[in-house]
Amino acid sequence: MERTLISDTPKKVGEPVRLEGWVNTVRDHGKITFLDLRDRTGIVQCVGTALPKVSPESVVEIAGKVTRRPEKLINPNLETGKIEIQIENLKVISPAAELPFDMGQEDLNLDLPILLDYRSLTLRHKKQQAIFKVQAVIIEAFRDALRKKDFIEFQAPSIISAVPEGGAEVFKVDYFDHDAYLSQSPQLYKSLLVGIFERVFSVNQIFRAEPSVTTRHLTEVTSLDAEFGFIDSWKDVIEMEEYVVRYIFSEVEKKCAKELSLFNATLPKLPDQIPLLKLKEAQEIIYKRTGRDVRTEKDLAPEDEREICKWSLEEKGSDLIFISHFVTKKKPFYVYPDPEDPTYAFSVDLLGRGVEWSSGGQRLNDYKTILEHVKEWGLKEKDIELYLQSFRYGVPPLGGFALGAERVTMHILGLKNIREASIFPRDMERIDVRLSTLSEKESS
Ligand code: AMO
Repeated sequence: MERTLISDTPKKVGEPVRLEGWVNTVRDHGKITFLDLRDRTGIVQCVGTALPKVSPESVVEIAGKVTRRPEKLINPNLETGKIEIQIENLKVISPAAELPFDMGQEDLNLDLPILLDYRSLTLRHKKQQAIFKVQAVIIEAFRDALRKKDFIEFQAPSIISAVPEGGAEVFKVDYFDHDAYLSQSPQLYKSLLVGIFERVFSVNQIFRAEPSVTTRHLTEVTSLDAEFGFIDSWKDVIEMEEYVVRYIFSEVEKKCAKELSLFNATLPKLPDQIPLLKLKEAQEIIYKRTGRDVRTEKDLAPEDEREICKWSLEEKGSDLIFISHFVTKKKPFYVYPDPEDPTYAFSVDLLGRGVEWSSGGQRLNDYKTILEHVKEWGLKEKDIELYLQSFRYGVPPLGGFALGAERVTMHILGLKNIREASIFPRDMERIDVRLSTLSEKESS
């Protein structure tokens, strides 16, 4: 008999079915056993007598009949809550060892290190799965939005020869006899490709050797990068980004109602237009609101980001806000200084619910100015030869942005730690499992 998916069982009352899946929970009431079976489409209650012993999370095959539940036993919280499966035969396909914790609860209630150390198991929980279903929708919506505007997807390399974003947050790779790095950003490649396709995007892993442990930093990030040419100004970049972000929200709203409700999450509030402030204006507001004088600072500290987001929600009814005109010398070499005051650049961050979601802006496209910046920023021309080559032969005025998929997911769902929004998070203390537990194992 063909396999029936759990979501199809309510349509098959009175019919025999063959189901396959995982044992979500087992409740043994002496002779009669209740077993919740889970597959990729949902959960259904199965009932049987004299069943073989079966442990939670085992993979099983159940042959049985779909029956209507008596009125008072209907479970309104379950999509299959009006029916159940009368088990005729249960076969264990792959037994599960004893679980280290109870997986059958609505919430896992585990400390984060445990949740992550047992990732292959904890991801089986429906709330954990929901996070990555939402993330998949976010990423696909990003792609879809840009395809609709004629962007083409490219595959960004992970091994690179120069550090486009500057700074020490880079992993050096032992690359035969040469220096190489794990990509911090596909920045130089996406800009270069504007000289070829006009409009490009990529969904790729980027690597940051973040030396500290925070709730918003990972060492490996899924970056949603877009770049396009023939812009009239940096405002075109903001407009494109706002379109993409709104598109993402509307797809999540359409496709993830169930997942959002598991987290009691509501999509970020947006007015007709996402507010935009220059860094200086934001600092002035923060000073007025808190008395903290950050007006001479070169960037926004985490508490400033939180404060300006609070302002944005209170004063503009927006969970998101664009901040532009960051200090040129604090930004990478490719930023476009504002001709009216070159101390500040046409660079834009998008902040959401208290945290930076993206960076972007207009880029330099004049070859001579790029060379000047390369020198000033202390880069070696030979390390970015391919990028320079592209601009030597003409690239239109361009700009773009990159959203961190984990940050977007985290703040849409209201997760407390970015690690929860990364399916296999990496940080300075973890690759798969905690590195400290590995060295304990080695020495024992
Ligand atoms: P930036 O370095 O700001 O910009 O990175 C873009 C976005 O990527 C995410 N992100 C991170 N998320 C978690 N942990 C990290 N360690 C981390 N680092 C970055 C954030 C951030 O806003 N080339 C530019 C983008 C551009 O101008 O197009 C860049 O890399 O959400």
